[in-house]
Formats: sequence, structure tokens, C-alpha cells
Amino acid sequence: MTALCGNVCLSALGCLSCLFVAVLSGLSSSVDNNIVSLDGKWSLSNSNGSLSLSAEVPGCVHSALFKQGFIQDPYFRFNDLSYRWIAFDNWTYTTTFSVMHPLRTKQKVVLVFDGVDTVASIWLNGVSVGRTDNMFRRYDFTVRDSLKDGDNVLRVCLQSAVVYASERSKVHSAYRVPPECPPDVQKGLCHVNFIRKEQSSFSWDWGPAFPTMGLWKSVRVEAFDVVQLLHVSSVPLYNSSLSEWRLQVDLVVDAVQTTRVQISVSVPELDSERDVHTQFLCGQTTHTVVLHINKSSEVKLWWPHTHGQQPFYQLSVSVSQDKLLILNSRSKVYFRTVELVQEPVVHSPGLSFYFRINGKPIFLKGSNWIPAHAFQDQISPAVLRNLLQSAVDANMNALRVWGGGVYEQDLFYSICDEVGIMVWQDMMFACATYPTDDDFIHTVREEVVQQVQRLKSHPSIIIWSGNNENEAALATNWFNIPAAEKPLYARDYVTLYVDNIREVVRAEDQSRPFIVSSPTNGVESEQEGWLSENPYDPHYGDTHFYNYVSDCWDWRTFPRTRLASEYGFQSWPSFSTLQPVSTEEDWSYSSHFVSHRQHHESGNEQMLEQAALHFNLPNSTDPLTAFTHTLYITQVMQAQCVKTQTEFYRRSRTEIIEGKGHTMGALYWQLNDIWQAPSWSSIEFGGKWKMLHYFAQTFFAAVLPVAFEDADTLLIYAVSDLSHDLKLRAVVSVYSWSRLQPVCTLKSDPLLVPGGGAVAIFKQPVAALLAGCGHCTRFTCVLTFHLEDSSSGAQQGPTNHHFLSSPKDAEGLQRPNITVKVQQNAAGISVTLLSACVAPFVWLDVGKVPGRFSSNGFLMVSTNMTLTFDAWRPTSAEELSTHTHTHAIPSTERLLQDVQNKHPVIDVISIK
Ligand code: BMA
Repeated sequence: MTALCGNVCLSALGCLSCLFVAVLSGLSSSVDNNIVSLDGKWSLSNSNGSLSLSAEVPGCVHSALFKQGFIQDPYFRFNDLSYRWIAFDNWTYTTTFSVMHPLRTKQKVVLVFDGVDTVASIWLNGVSVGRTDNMFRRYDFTVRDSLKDGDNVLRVCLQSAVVYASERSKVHSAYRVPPECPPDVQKGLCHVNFIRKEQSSFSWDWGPAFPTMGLWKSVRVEAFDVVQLLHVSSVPLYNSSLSEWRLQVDLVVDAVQTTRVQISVSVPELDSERDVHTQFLCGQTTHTVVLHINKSSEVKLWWPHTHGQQPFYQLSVSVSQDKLLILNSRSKVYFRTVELVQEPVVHSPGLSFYFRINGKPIFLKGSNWIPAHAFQDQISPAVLRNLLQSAVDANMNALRVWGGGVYEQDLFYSICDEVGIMVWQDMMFACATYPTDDDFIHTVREEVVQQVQRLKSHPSIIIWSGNNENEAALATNWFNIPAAEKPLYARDYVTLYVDNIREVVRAEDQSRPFIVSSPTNGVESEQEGWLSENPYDPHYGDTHFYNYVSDCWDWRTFPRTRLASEYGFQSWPSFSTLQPVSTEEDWSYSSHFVSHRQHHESGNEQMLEQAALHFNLPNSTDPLTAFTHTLYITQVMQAQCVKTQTEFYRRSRTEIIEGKGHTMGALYWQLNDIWQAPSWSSIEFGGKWKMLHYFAQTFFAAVLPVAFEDADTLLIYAVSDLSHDLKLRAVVSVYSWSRLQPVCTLKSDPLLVPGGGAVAIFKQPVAALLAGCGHCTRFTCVLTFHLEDSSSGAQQGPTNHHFLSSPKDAEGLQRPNITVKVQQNAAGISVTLLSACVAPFVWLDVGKVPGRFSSNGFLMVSTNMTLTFDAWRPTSAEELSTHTHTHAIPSTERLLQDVQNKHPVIDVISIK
């Protein structure tokens, strides 16, 4: 510990499971009854006092140094390495505050930290009041006797997380707890598994090492005489045999002395109320009231996005003592059931693995969520909303909060509740073994109790998972553990995730399933002693699957799994995202910057090798053009690869082939980015959609036609997530690359497509199809297709396309002579494209103007197309035109110019 803080380290005096999140103004020292917020400006200094500055709370050291001008943007170029010293120093946050005398005369006064990152000793007026060691816990310290009239000085002395982790690993000398360090390519730091902190903050294969320190959540003083409400949660439980709902309401309270009370719980809209007479024992206790819902048959259910609405009810909870109201709370309550179905499957060994929400099997469509910034304090509500709205806009219904980041903030889950995103919630352990010493287990138990209590009222969370990939890591021996030592690690695994985490979760929440790891074989893993021989077995549970080497256009390379919870391909973000954090010398695929930002071994080469299987790689002699075209081609490759894989999973929904299938989920890796770098994400840092995200909008559509070839036969499947049956036919148009009218159009016979089904609706050998269609060959033609309602003739779902050969082998594919017109009218901004010939992967890039197009990255088969641009800040047709670039295969680009301010319509020839 630092000299400023003294050398005395006392153990934490505070209570262990306080969870009430007070609603405060969030601004400097606001006094709200008996609550004094300590959020706002603090002072911050390093260990030798050479740096002294003001710092915002909530916040972190890096953000403070940046905002006060002590350092440049940490994301700029190689600053992740230049600023590593910050993480090796110890830092002290100090604030001075006063409390009114009446507050100090209360029976109990508590200093509350909603989140400390991470290892700290806390001193009030020179007296040690406690210590922290876990970023994911709330800490409460009793401080009445340390407070005084006038100024009180509060110091939080943070020890370097990197040094702490390293020291802890040294103390743990009995056996190694791998991995010791991340691979060199990640430029990361070691022993992160020894500290309960965001695991990716020491680096990851998509992220920088910024081991933050700070007060990342609110700080306050709370005082009370009788009792304090720490937390209220509600979990609806359904009895299907009686068709009855009950609501389990948990109150966590802190009472100064044993007190007789009356707890009243009600959901007025459902005519349900219950009064319970009980007593609060001295200290922290949990009280459960089960409310019978009288109007059970009228309850409106919460549904995932596109399956129904997300209605809620108001829950009122009050506590009175001698008829005097002493506590009061109102919160939202949503009703839904969730089951994870693992049962025998006809014609298939193994067990199913799918979710039933309100009794309906639901295919999970979505992605994986990572921390949206290395510095959590820089994630604004707007950023969060925009990312989650982007998920909804891409027809997703699920996100997995991955276990190497953080348990997300309350707003994240509230938005997911509102928009119908199902959350697969990992506990924060990833890709490592962990120690199981008593103090580690103790702090983890507290963490899990608190997080489950905080989050369990959210209907969006449909499953808890104990960790990311740690079953697979042991089962397939990632860390080269000698066979003789494996039982030791297996024992530690079971101790941490089964005997502790699982036990705590089940005690706190019986309303949703828990799996020990992802991927896992579920109950099969359990039968194999929680570590199955092959956690990637497609006959059980979920799988993670990555293969960068095989041709991603070949669906045969993908496992026909029950549920794909991770799969993906990397791409680079666009130039406008990289530009602010780089300089001209960085703008080449062979630059030091480009390899520095790549944290996945051989990632840059893999992207080009995969792209080269189907595309000519950019070869412009102009360095900047070559660079931007290369960024573009990586996005084309990624979008097409993830499309092929996701379509394979969606069409495998109802089929069993060679004993495998019934796939009921596709969550690709990964939704968002933590900084400006190559990664598996479909959304760039800053919110810009990559081509993949536009593709997701189509491949996650509720009704989708999917084409693939099997032994030179073209098959088109109709996939439906709807609840009702449809009678559909497939309409297939064959286009020659060289002209814009279809060479011929074919229609299949109508077929019944059941709700929740995937059926082959069109089947024809490719040779026969082409022979009956003019002079087409695999190289000269391309197919588009859609589904049509057999009686009304209306199109159902999006139009899709199928390449009969790689674009690099296509004959007749020309540079499209595309003209772009940007128009602004009362309805917004529209962009009209005119083309002379068929153009694949047409991409409009508006540079730094934030917003998104109604469609992008498409196959253009008509002479004109009109899109809209949804701008996320005020813009104009002029600004948009100035920044717009177009790309297509073969790669071409030209900056749109000649802005004519006088005219509302701007015609720009963009492609030679
Ligand atoms: C999986 C994830 C992450 C990782 C990704 C890409 O293993 O769980 O750990 O970032 O693959 O490698």
C-alpha cells in the first residue's frame, strides 16, 4: 500500500451482501434525506505524489489522466503500450465531504461503494474502514464512529492490479494455475485469473491491456435509525398444472435492532395483494413473500423480440412498523417462463438443447456481447442503447454476455427487457483455471450472491452459465496439464463452478436454468463428472466452433450442432474508424500499426487467405486505395462466411442428418468492439455497422429462404420462426453477370411451411437448371430467390442470392458504372443508386457521419435502387455526399465530390 495511505491493512468491516442501488442524482455531493452522494470530483494522485489531478467518480485513473490532459487518447496508435506504467503504479482517490449533524446521530451510518476496481484499502479520517478485492461486488462499511462534524476526508488507496495478481500467483506456489500469461501477440499482462476483475482488461484476442483502477460505480453515505432496504427482487413462478402464477418477492434489509414489521406486497393491476407480519432480526436478513396472482389467466406475458410484446406490471412493496410506513419501493415485474429442454431426440443419439419461452420453442438468433469500452465510465447510456437497438434492428432476439468481461450495468438489462432481447448470462470466468483458496472462494460467493440478486428480476435473462470455455479448456487440455495432475484441476473446477457458484445460484434463483460452462454437454457433462470428454459434441449442449482455414463457403465444414453459441470470422473496421487513432504511415496492411492491433495469431494473414479463396485481393498501386480496399474485402469475407454458417444453422432447425441436427440457436462471435482493431465483431467501435451486421438483418429475418448445393443439386429451404403455418413457393431468378434483366425465372410448387419449421421447397440439379436457362454457366450467372405466398403472391421475407462460382472466377462481371444521388427531404435522406450491370457486395461508406443505411453490402441486380440513411446526428445531403465512398466487387472506389450547395439534389458519378 502507498505511503499516503499508511501501511496498516485491516480486514473489511462492512456487511457482505448489501445490494440496494439507490437512485441518486449522480452529481456532486447531493444530499437526499439520509443519503449523501460522494459522486463527482475527487482528487487523484500516484504513489510518489508526482502526479496530482482531479478525477470524476464514477471513473477510472486512465479516464482521469486523459480528461485532464496528462495523457493522449489511450486508444491512439501504440498508446496501450506507452501508458502501461499507469497500471503498475498505485493510485489514491481522495475526497472531502461534510455530513449534517443529524445524519451522524442516526443509529447506523454506512459508507457504500457500488463498485471498486479492484484492490483497495479505504480510510476515513485516517482510520482504516475496510478493504476491497473484487470489482464485481458492492462493499458497505459501517462508519458512524469515524465520521466527524465539519470536513471528513475519505481516501481510497488502490494497489496496482497487475502487481497484486502477480503477487497472488507467487503465493500460490503449490501448483500452477494456468495460463500464466496471454500469448505474446496480445501484448498483455499476466495472472489475471488471480484477481476478480474484468478478465479482458489484461488483454484479449480482440482487445488491449488496460488494467484499469478506480471507483467505477457510485459512492455514498447512507444513514438510518431502524431499517434500510438494501434490495428488492421479484421472480415470477408458474405452476402449469394449476395454470397459476405466483410472484416470489425477496427483500434484503439491514435492521439496527430486532423489529416487528408488516410487509405489504401488491400488483394492483392483477388484483393481487399480500400482507405478512414478521420480524426483522438485527443485521442483514432476507425476507421472502410469495404473492399469489389472482388474475393469473389475464397475465400478459413477456416475449422475446418478434414473438410478442414486452408488457410489465408495477410491483409495490412497503414495510410498516406500528402502522407507520418505514420503507417503500416500486419496481417493474414481467411474467414469462423459461425452460432449457434436454431430452431424447428421435433418430439422433444424445439430447436436445433448446429454450422454451412461455411453452414455445424459440430459436436463439443473435451474438455475443463484450465490454463496450476498456474504460467502463466512458460507456454512455446512448452508446448502450444504440448497440442494443442495432441488435434488435438486425432481427436478433438474444445476446450472450460473455464471461471475460463484466456483469453489465442495470441499464443494459433494462433495455433488453424493454426490447425483448434474451440474455445468456455468463459468470465472469473465461479461458483459464482459477485458484480455489478460501478467500478466493469467499469473494466469488459474495460476488455471485450479489449479482444474481441484482439481476434476477430481469425477464431478459434466460440462463446463467458458470464460465466461458473452462470445461473445454480442461477437457481438451489447452494448458498442457500432465495427465497425472488432471484430477487436481478437475477437483478445483468442480469446487468453484459446481460446489460454490452453482450452489449459490440455485439457492438464489430457481426460476431459470444454470449450466456450468459454455460450451457444455449439459446433463451429459454432469453425468461425466462435470467435465465431459468432448464438450464440443454436437449431440449435446452448445458448441463453439472456429475454423479459419477451411473454405467457409462450404457448409460441410460446420458442425451440425444443437445450439451454436459461438462461431465467427475476423474483419477490419472501416477506415473512418481507424483514422482518428492512426497516422498516414499506419495506413497499409503491412504497417506496424496493423500488426500491433491484431491480437489473434496470424489473424491478418488468415483474413486474406480466406478472402482469396473467392475474391481477387486488392492490388491498387495507390497505397491508401489498396489499404481501404483491403479493409473492405475483409468485411466482405466475414459477412459472407458468417452468412453461410448462420444459414446452415437456421436450415438445420428441424432436420436430423446422420444423427445430428435440431439446431436451435445461432449466436455468432461477436457483436461489438472494445476499441478500433480487427476483430470478429459486426459493429465497429463507435457503433458503425460492418457489412456483417447488414447481412445479419437478412439472415436473421423471421422468414428466410436459404440456398445451398449438395452434390451439384441446388436446394432452397424455407425457414420460418413464425407461430403459424405458411403456404409458400420459391421464386428463383437467374441473372447473367453482364446484364440487369433476369435470364429466366423459375417457380416451385407451393408447399406448406410449418411455423417453426425449415423445409426444402426447391430442388434441382444445377446443370439442369442452367441448361434450361439460356446460355448460363456457373461462371456467367448468379441466382437470386425469394419466397412468395402461394395465394396472395406477396413476397415473404427478404430476397437472398446464391453464387454458382467464386466472384473471382465469374465471367462477364464488370466494373459497375454506379451513379449515386443523395437527396434530402422532409422524410430524411435517401440515396439512389443507378447501375449498368449486376454488382455484388455494393457498399456505401459514409465515413465519419454516424448512422446507417436501410441496406448495404447487397447484390445489385436492378438498374436503380433507393435506400434511406438513418443519421444518428443532424447531417445533410451535402455532408453525406462529401464523405460517401462506394465499393463493389471488383473493388473500386472514388470519393464523391462536387457538392452543389445550391441544389437539393446532388448527382455524383462515383465509379469509373
Ligand atoms: C472464444 C471466445 C473468446 C474469444 C473468441 C475468439 O474463445 O470465448 O474468448 O475472443 O473465441 O477467439
